[in-house]
Amino acid sequence: MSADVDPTDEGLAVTPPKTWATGAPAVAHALKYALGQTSPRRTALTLLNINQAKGFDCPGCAWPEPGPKQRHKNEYCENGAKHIADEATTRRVTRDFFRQHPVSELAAKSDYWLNQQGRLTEPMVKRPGADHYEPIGWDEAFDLLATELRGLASPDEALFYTSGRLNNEAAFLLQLFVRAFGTNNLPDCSNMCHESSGTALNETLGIGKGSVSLQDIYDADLIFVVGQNPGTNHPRMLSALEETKRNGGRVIAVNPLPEAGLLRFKHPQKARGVIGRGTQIADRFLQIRPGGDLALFQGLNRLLLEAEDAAPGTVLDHDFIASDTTGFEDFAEQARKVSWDDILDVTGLTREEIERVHEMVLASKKVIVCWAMGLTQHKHGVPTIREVVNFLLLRGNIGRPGAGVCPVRGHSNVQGDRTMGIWEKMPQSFLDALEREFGFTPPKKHGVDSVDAIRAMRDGRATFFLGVAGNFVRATPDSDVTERAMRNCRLTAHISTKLNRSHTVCGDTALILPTLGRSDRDIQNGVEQFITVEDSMSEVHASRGRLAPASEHLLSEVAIIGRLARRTLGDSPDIPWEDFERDYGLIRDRISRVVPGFEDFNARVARPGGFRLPNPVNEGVYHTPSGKAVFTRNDFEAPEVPEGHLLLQTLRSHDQWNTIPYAMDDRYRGIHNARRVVLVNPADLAALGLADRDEVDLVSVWRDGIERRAPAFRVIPYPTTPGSAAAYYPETNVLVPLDSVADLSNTPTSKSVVVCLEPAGA
Ligand SMILES: Nc1nc2c(c(=O)[nH]1)N[C@H]1C(S)=C(S)[C@@H](COP(=O)(O)OP(=O)(O)OC[C@H]3O[C@@H](n4cnc5c(=O)[nH]c(N)nc54)[C@H](O)[C@@H]3O)O[C@H]1N2
Ligand SMILES: Nc1nc2c(c(=O)[nH]1)N[C@H]1C(S)=C(S)[C@@H](COP(=O)(O)OP(=O)(O)OC[C@H]3O[C@@H](n4cnc5c(=O)[nH]c(N)nc54)[C@H](O)[C@@H]3O)O[C@H]1N2
Ligand SMILES: [Mo]
Repeated sequence: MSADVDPTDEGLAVTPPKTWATGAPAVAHALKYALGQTSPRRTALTLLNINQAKGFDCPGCAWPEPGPKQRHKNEYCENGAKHIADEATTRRVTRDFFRQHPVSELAAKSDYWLNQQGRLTEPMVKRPGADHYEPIGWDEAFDLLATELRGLASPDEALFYTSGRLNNEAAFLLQLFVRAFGTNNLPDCSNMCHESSGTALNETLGIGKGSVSLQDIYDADLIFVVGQNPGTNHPRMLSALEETKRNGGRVIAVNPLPEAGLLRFKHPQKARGVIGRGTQIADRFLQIRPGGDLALFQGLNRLLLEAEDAAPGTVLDHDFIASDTTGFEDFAEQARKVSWDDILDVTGLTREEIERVHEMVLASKKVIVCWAMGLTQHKHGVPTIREVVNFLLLRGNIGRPGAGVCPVRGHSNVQGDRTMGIWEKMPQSFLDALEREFGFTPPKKHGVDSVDAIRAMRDGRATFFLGVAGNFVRATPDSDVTERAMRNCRLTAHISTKLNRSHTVCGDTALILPTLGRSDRDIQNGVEQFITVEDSMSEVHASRGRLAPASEHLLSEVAIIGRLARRTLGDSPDIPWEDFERDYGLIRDRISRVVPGFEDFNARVARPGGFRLPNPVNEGVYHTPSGKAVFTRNDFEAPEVPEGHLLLQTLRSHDQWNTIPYAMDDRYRGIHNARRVVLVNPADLAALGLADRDEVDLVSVWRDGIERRAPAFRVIPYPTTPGSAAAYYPETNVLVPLDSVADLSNTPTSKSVVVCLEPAGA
């Protein structure tokens, strides 16, 4: 498809959903995309270096790589190959491009079109009143930003958003700069992603990260994959689950959709995967109602307690409960009382289905629960994950080999960014360590998260926005409200590799600061630098870019942040910004003295494969107030869906990276050449009087009475749980009310939006 032609939905075609994922076609699809973006030579160079010990970390998902010895020569997936091709593209956005296209025109273009224009090549500014971006020198750009920052009435009027692509070194510098400047306003993509996981795990286990390693996945007897679509979003996880199965373990998938990868998997890099029938991944598939997972785990917990009553001493791990946990009695009292009517109603499952899973649990000594956005982006995301922890604690499935919690992270370094201090509410111990190392007192007052950042801009309390990677206006909910909020700013700026909609929704002044990507060679002071990342399983390792940068004008993220800091705060002997830019090893020295677990960072990360951060839970240490793991009592209410309405989840197609579609296809679900589609159960379509391919507007219903409408979607009959529907993000973000958030974590409820389908244009 030509980059100049905006794809339309004219060619919508639907084929039956696939029952298996990956296999030979996947590699062919990736190569096709790569060759459409760049030369065969660059394609080969990128593919040979992804996830290799001396190469670069895949900028796709955060699933870990096997150890250097077990690693495959092609340790990447179809989608990883597409992400890297998208970054390695030879297409360029130049000053001529901006001369030709005014901002008002770019703001009417699709996400797809903007991304297809290629890599950004030089800093650009849009001045107040202008409708065009024009070139600006780096020095002048930093002056503009620094002057604006210094002119604010309070540092809290500035917002610094981070997306999880950012590497550890740049993330550490960013939070250092922002705190030295005087604010904790560090919203990040995690606020919209695994915040519910962090909140629940911090409260119950004392650390907001998963506890398992790849080896634990291989060794488990039973793995739950809940609210996750690994075939598309974490394809290499399927190879790991295949290994689990080969070792005799079993897998239970819990999802409203029968996702291809959960059913059957063909390994793309093994002959048997290409020709054989592949491995059946899920031994059992529970087609749950969206938002029903809390009730499911409460039902399982009730069954475990009753089984223990029937055969005392055989079901629960009493020693573990006594030595490592608190709150058991209180939890158990409530769990025994949950009503089966409620559980069956909210889950949409039968009692037999839940009992069969219970039997599999009883037969398993080592259980892992994996989850992603299907749990976190709900009003009851935090209590749901707390209930998962209850479930694991009951049989001592925490902190021992082959067992534990596994929130599967999204962006390649989203976990690392948090470790480095990108969080609006880092604990005091971290702030104290910063103070000891750098000799300034970081502000104590918590900053704003992503949702509160939008409120602050909307209400004029924040007027300066800097986005470091990401695409804020498309990632966030309530698109119309968010865009008005951004336009309210005096200055908006973005450190980016590629053009996206956030560049077209401008404050009075707007800046584009183009930067190196993960695959680009980074040379400072004549010396090749590497950066580091942390994956979903707390493995920290180095990443070295291998390609010639997209333009000679690009600066690395470290350089941009360091120079901005120096210009804003001035030189100080305590924070040698210039030295940090010249030698990233000096940043790592500082990290090793501030961040626990990073002692001797430079030496340890130099080893092939890097090192794993300790998780205290695996040593029986819980950083909770009681020093123990905590059982919790969790109430549930079913999401209320009025008659004639559906519960809509907004999710990813197979051909997108978050806010950026790569193509209009969702191959595994059988959707081709269109994204404005809504997948609805045939029984619901019949009840609503709608037919296959009818055109409808999606209208969301929320207590504020404001109408939120996403026009012109085609309905597709699809085997989703009755009463629920699914459509792609970010096209549907306009429907998610800003105030519709998860309790305690403030994460937008992107998987639970009450909608009605109205005839298009009604
Ligand atoms: N190719 C590709 N890979 C990616 C990304 C990408 O955009 N493209 N994004 C990355 C990022 S940042 C993230 S966070 C991850 C996201 O990874 P996922 O969480 O897998 O992403 P989603 O597409 O949001 O899919 C959510 C899944 O949860 C299910 N679900 C929805 N509601 C419920 C529910 O109430 N209960 C249960 N049990 N299931 C439910 C949906 O049917 C779907 O299968 O992927 C990462 N990897
Ligand atoms: N409705 C709905 N909304 C959601 C979700 C959902 O499931 N449903 N999911 C949420 C989740 S889980 C997440 S993580 C967020 C994602 O939100 P973000 O992380 O903000 O969005 P991305 O689409 O990943 O950002 C893409 C942009 O990042 C920039 N970029 C890419 N690589 C680099 C790099 O190496 N350096 C720099 N500086 N820039 C780079 C490019 O300019 C690109 O256009 O969206 C959230 N929003
Ligand atoms: Mo994410």
